Amino acid sequence: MATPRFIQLHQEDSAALRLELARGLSASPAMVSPKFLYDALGSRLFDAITELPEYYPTRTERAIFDVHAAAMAACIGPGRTMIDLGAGSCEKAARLFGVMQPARYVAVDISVDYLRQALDSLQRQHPRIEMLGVGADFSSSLVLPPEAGRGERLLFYPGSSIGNFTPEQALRLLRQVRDVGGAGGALLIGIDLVKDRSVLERAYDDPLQVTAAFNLNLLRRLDTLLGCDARVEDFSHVALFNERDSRIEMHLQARRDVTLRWPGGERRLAEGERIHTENSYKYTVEGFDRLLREAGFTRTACWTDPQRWFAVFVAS
Ligand code: AVJ
Repeated sequence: MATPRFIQLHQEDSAALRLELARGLSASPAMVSPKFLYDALGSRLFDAITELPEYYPTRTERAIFDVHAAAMAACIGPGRTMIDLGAGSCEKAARLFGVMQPARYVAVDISVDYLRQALDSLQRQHPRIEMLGVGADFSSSLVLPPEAGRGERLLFYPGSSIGNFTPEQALRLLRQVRDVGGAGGALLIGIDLVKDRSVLERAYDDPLQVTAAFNLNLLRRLDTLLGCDARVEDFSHVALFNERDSRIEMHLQARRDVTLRWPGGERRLAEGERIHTENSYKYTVEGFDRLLREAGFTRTACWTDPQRWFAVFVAS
C-alpha cells in the first residue's frame, strides 16, 4: 500500500515573526495578521465556529458540493493531481475524492505536522490515491516542490479563505494559481457572497461568543510569540461589515487605556482604540468572475445555494 510522503518547505523563524508582530502593533491603526489566529487552540476554536448555526459559510459550501459536485467534476475531469491549499484536516477534499477521482492528492498547509495524522488515515481509506503533504506558507508566494509531479492539476481552495486577502492580493494569488496550474490546470474555489449586513455580522459575532474567543486568543499568542503582556480582560471582540470595502473586519477593542509592552517596544491604546485582526472580503458572483478573468482564467462556471449566500467556481 502507498504511504504518504511529507515535505516541509521553508518555515518563518521566530525572529521574523516577532518583528512582524512588533511592526503591526506599532502601526496606526494597530494590526496583527489573521495567520496568528491559528495556533492549536485557535484552530480548534475555528472548527467550533464552523459548527455554529450563525456561521453559514461552511455548511452552505458543503450543501453546494452535495448538490453540484458531479456537475463540477464533469467540467474538471478525473485523474488529476488535486492540490489542496490550506488543507488542515483534509476533510473537505476527502469528501470530493469519490466524485473527482484524483490520481494524486497534495495537501498544503503551514505546518506539515498538522497534516501527518490526517493524511495517514486518509491514505488508509484511499490506498490508490498517491498522497503528499507539503508544509508551506503560500500567502506570500505559491511554490510547489517537484514531488507534486507534473500531472494535470486541480487547485482546490475552499471555504472562502481567499477572503482574507485584499482584492489586489487575491488577484496576485490567483495569477500564481493559474501559473502553478499550467496549461491544462483547473481551479475549484469557494467564495462568500455579499449579503444582508445582519446575517454577515452575526456570523462573525455569534451569541455563544465562540468567534470572540477565537479573536481574543490572539492576545495569548502575543504573549507566547512576542513576550507581550496583553491581557484578555482589557479587550473586547468587535466584528463589523465595512460596506465600502465589502469586507467583514474583526478588531480587538481596548476596554480602557492600555499600554502593551514587549522586549524592545510598547504601544499605547486609548480606550476604544482597536487592533485590526482580520478582513474577510465578500464578493458578488460578477465581481469574482471578473477577478478570475483578470487573473488569466478564460473559462469559468459557478454554482450557488438557493439563497445565493455562497458560491463555488470552477475556472480553467
Ligand atoms: C477561514 C478566513 C474563511 O473569514 O470566514 C471565521 C475565518 N474569522 N470567523 C472567514 C473566520 C472569523 C474565516 N476564513
